[in-house]
Amino acid sequence: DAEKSHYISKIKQLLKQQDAVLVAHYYTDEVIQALAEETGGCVADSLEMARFGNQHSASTLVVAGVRFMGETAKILTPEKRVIMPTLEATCSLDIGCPIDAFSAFCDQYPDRKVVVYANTSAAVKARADWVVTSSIALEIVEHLIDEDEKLIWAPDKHLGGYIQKQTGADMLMWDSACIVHEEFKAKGIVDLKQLYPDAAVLVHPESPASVVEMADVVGSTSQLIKASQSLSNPVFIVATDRGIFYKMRQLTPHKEFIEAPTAGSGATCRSCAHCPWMAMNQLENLATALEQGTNTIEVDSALAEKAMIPLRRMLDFAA
Ligand code: CIZ
Ligand code: SF4
Repeated sequence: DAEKSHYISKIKQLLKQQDAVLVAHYYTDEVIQALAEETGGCVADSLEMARFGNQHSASTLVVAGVRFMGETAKILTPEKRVIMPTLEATCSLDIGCPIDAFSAFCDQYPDRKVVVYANTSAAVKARADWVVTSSIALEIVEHLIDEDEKLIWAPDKHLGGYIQKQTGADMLMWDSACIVHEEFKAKGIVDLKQLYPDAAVLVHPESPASVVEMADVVGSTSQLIKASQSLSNPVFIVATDRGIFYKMRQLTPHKEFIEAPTAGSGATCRSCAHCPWMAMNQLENLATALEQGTNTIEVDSALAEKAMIPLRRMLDFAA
């Protein structure tokens, strides 16, 4: 509609004027993802977002996603201005892993390497030996097993449990979860599979173990998108944030993509396959942040220097 196109053309103009590039996560709304693509930015998972921002020549990065993604961009490229449509978009994993409690936990096990998921604060990353995202966690943990390391894993217990099962790693687990993925239910997937016997089940490992067990493919967002292209099934049941359907349908429009069932609807489901914090990224607040130069991400420089070490370690490992 008219309001939407007004904001879109305004944002396009502001991005150019300000030497800015838009970096969006797969879980943001379609209109934001489409705009990032149209303007030469990128749509990606958190690992690729970090890489893209790190390598791009623009002096301003506009990060559409949740807070830790903006912080990661700022830590990796402190010389750039990093802005976000909103500074209120957090993540249940970040909330579930406060630095003081986490640091005290780590202090009890000085012989263990500390591995944290990217979905954490800068302070938690600064306390870690390694940062991982879901697309590279398995490889990094296997590497650490080769080095005979014992681990502390935080914060996602489902992803951690999946990795432990796959690798046999000695991991002490922090107890936190993603409010979106934790709502998926194995029973609902069993029922759907009866309706769609040709369907392949794609599951993000932040989901509970019972749901992961139903999967034909378990993987990060980018890995699930690849599977939706390479598998020949005509139908996919997908257990991750529904924002991912934009890219899946764009790449294989002739296939059918169905949202995996969650606990219920309305009152019993807090987040029903769409992250409430990702959803806070809208055209209007994106335009306002660019126009007024607000919502700038700042990370304490001493903290940023420490957090950069495990982040760079991850990017170097992935390279
Ligand atoms: O659940 C998230 O926030 C994900 C999948 C982040 C990422 O690694 O892209
Ligand atoms: Fe955090 Fe889950 Fe939202 Fe991802 S989908 S940002 S893990 S709450």
